[in-house]
Amino acid sequence: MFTDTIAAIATFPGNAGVNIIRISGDGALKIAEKIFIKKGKNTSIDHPQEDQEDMDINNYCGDDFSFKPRYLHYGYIVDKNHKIIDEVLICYMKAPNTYTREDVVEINCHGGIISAKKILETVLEHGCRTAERGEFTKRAFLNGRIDLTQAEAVIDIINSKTDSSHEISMNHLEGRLSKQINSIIEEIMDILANIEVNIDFPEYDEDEITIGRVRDFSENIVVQLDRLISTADTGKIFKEGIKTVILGKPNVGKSSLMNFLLNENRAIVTEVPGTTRDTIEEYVNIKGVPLRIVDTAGVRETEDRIEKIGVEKALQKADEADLVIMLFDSSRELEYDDEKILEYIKDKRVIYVNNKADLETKLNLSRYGNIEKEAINISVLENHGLEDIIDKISSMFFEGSINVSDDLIINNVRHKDLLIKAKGSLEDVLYSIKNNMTIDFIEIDLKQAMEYLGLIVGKSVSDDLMDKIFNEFCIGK
Ligand SMILES: Nc1nc2c(ncn2[C@@H]2O[C@H](COP(=O)(O)OP(=O)(O)OP(=O)(O)O)[C@@H](O)[C@H]2O)c(=O)[nH]1
Ligand SMILES: [Mg+2]
Repeated sequence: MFTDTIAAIATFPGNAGVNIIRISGDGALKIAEKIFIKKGKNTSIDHPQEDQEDMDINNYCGDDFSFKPRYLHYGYIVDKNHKIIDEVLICYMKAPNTYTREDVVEINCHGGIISAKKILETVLEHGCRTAERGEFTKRAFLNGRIDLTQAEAVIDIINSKTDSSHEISMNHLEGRLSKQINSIIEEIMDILANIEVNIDFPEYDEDEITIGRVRDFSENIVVQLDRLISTADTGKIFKEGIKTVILGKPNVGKSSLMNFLLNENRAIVTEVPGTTRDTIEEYVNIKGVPLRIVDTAGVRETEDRIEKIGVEKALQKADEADLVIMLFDSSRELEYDDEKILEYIKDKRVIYVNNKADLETKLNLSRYGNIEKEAINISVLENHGLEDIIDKISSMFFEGSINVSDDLIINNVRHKDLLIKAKGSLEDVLYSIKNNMTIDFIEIDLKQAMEYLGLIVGKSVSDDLMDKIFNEFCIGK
């Protein structure tokens, strides 16, 4: 399908042990043959001990050497002047059983930025071009090895921040969503064929039977789609974490709480009010609850120009938050700044927390009856009450138990939108049936539902959509 050969560094160049340069396309093998010099005898990955023998560079196999597919060959990459660039392990994988379904060569060289960069330059000099973002996976999709949900799962796996998010995406990579969607599409096709027969051969008038079948089918699919759509909020949480902003006036212990939750001294903590100036954001998974947690500057009225910017940023983060942890200092009276913050977040989802429970209590929240009742008393200093915060978050965001390994969870906004649209079309079908509209209407809406579902798995996707999806990938994937 593709005439050109592409190459890229597939690993993140840096001080790692190994880097991998990946080549895909018709010319991959030829390029490998031109740049690789085999060292010693032909070795297989099954016999690593033998690889270590005979390290003499002059002892490479010449013309008689050929790449045995799926074997690791040990040797050197040389540039056009036959100067050695690096010592490598190289593997040739023959189409079609490869990541892209094309011939693929992977070169394992030493880590660091120089070797991989030089090898890539040499590869490019031998007649291929640099791969675009996600182009290897795009080829896997266009060559029919995976569908679009599986391609999207690849990027989600790479971007996973939590075990759960990884597990959900692995389910998609295995094609569980595609399987369900494809089976619905097949059923719709079957029903459409039935309708066609009815239109073409009205003498076999089975209208009633067909309509009854369409109704039962549509009702059933609406329930199935609803179930999938209802998982999308959970999917989003697992993918992005619950954006949790710790808010409060200065010195109440926000950064201390942040550090405790992260289990590291990430934010500076001092007894000086106004210590934190900028926001600090980190991912953390506590007892299976994925949090994207944000520490903020203490909110108070201030004339200090820098602190003012910090306060504005804190409030902006609170605006964007899924959840605010409003922190009070129970050893101090309720103050103007506390009340201003309470007013600011009155429409948000909030957990109220009274910190410094180890000190004598001076805080009086009786003016805010509900808050007083709800508030969790903690002491970060004495490690007391912190579990209650996590339990509360968990019960707020996860109703019942979710089994991310077994349940199929939607974690992609594009899928969610298309599922909602497909469901809408099937509801239109049911509306048409209820109102005795002609079968043409039913047919149109069934086709529309099928088209939406087809877009999820990547049947007839536009170039624009493909660009959008694959541009999110890194180069080399
Ligand atoms: N007694 C007591 N002191 C605490 C507790 N938690 C934090 N502190 C102390 O309170 C002070 C302020 O803590 P921080 O975590 O810097 O407070 P903050 O809310 O981030 O402060 P700003 O960044 O200035 O807004 C530090 O001296 C902490 O050691 C606690 O539970 N009990
Ligand atoms: Mg702080």
